[in-house]
Amino acid sequence: MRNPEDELISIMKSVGVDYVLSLPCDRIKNLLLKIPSEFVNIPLTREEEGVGISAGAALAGKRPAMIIQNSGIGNMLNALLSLTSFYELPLAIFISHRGIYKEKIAAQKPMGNAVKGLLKASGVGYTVVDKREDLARIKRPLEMVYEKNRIHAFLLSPRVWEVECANKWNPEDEKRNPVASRIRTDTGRHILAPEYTRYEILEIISPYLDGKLVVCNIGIPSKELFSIKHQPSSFYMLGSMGMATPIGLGVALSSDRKVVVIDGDGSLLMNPGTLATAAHLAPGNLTIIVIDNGAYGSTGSQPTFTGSCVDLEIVARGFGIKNTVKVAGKKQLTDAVKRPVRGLTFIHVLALPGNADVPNISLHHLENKAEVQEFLNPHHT
Ligand SMILES: Cc1ncc(C[n+]2csc(CCOP(=O)(O)OP(=O)(O)O)c2C)c(N)n1
Repeated sequence: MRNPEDELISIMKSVGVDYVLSLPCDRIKNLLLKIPSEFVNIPLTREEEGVGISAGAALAGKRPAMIIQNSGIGNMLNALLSLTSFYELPLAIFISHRGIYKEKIAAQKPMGNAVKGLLKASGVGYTVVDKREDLARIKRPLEMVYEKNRIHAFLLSPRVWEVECANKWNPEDEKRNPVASRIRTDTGRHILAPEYTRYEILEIISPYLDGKLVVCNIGIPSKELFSIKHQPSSFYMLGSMGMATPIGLGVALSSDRKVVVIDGDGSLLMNPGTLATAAHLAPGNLTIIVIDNGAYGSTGSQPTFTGSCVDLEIVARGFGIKNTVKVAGKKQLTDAVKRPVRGLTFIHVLALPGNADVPNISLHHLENKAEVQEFLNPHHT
């Protein structure tokens, strides 16, 4: 029996899908590994841009499909309705449907439970693919997307990939992702190469986080920080990819506390405009540390564009943040985080890909909120 990933790909090919726009989810990392050799694959920085690229491709006669997590639907609804639907353009959306089956991350549940209602309210038809056998039902609605210029979503339960013949994920598979050169020049002056993984970087900086309000990026970064050192002033993101820097900005503007954001390259690229807002408002108590491993590390280390073309330090400077530094080694890193905070600061840390094997965060998210509120506003919560 063929594995479900190959079965889905062969149905897509039989219907003539030629462009696949993707943003990863952990549950479909095996599927995503196979996509570049089968289709024109456009990796995205944000799901919404996939709607625009798909619209352009459809105008030029292509048959686009997106492969995303259901959380991405929240990022793309406006474009989906006012562009794809309004102009009657075709788009198939394959959705890794989280929050509904053996879900360990509670923050996946709100969007997971809402997604059918959101699609319904938007007039977007969908097919529920609850188990592997249901894949046989997707061909006709997929054909109709391109015959009738429709949007149609396919809600793929994690259970689909659970069958015996499915590819099993092996951490070694991450190495099959094409990681581009990780050697960087700091605006032509120094050659820098990453030396440490995210976990090692968090270990190095954790002594310097004491007494500061820390906002930590979604996914494995938060789990790693929690397992290295929990302090009641650390806010761990469990959902809302792209919001680490905005949350930190909001706290910094509203409090005298020193605020440190620990962001990721994939997350910052999803919402880079926040650097403009930060630069414009320039709260002097905010430090943004971006751990740039060139990958969506939490979902299988699919490459981001910092491995190929984007220099996030130059991006931050371009947006108007004056105090920026790029670091890779231990001394540079500790010097950067030890330095007394003098104005909005952006620390770009080059990192090796890879995740530590750490458990989920045992602290309830509302307890985490209460601790952080107590730290920011003692005795007022
Ligand atoms: C809107 C949205 N799309 C996709 C995801 C799935 N997702 C969770 S974490 C993550 C990767 C984050 O990458 P990065 O910020 O570079 O951090 P890293 O894990 O590499 O440290 C992705 C794609 C999500 N949570 N939300």
